[in-house]
Amino acid sequence: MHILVTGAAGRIGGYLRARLPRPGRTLRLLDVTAPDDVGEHEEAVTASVTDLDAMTEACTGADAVVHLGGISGEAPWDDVLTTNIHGTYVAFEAARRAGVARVVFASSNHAAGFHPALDPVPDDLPTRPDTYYGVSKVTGEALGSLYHDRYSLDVVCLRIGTCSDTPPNARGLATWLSPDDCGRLVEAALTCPSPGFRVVWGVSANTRRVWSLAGAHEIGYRPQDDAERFAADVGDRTADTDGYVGGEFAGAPFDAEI
Ligand code: 15L
Repeated sequence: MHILVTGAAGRIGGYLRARLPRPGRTLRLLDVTAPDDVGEHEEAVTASVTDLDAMTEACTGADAVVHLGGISGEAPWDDVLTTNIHGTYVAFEAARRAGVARVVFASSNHAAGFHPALDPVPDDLPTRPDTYYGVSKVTGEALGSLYHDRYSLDVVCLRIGTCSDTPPNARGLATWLSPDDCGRLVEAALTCPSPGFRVVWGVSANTRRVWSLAGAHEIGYRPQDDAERFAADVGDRTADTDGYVGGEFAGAPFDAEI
């Protein structure tokens, strides 16, 4: 089995390289920079997610695509448009052209970040982006829906929370997705039978979690980690934007030029 991972040089790409290997599985790592080390069950492709020919070639022979590639936070509109919105169209279109059956799309909580973080936040929370970045994730989910309905691709969109080694702040005690749980979630999205089109939250089993895990549970995700063990390190600091799903992303513009 071959899995194409776009954005493989990024943080989540690194987490997955350490956690997705299985006997008989090859990870095809695509990014704009070549990795220093390529493991025995890895292949490297140096290309941009915006290059349809290169992406179609990279998809050829793959059984699934994990599309992580793109800008991972707020950025000027033109950059978001090119790398995230066009790049995600290219990922779906390349998968279709190459006959790849399944795409796992790294969406984000910021696709719905301007909703109040009420308890509980359901799986079917409508989109409500908090940034241009969030708009790109809404667009990616919409493309996934289209490619499922029109071309029968299986598409699992993961509205990922705060995926980092440890929760960086008080909000992260609710929104953290541990590296190991990230591996478990992507593994479930890759291997669950016939998911159709789905959008699920990507979060660990955090004591302070308010986002539903029912949808992710349906595809077989069983989180093992809880951010609560970091509570003493993080402290009780909360920001006034912590009342939004997207936290600080729902606050003032990050940069006057954006
Ligand atoms: C995201 O989507 C970002 O990629 C990441 O950098 C974090 O900001 C995360 O969301 C979050 O909401 O904590």
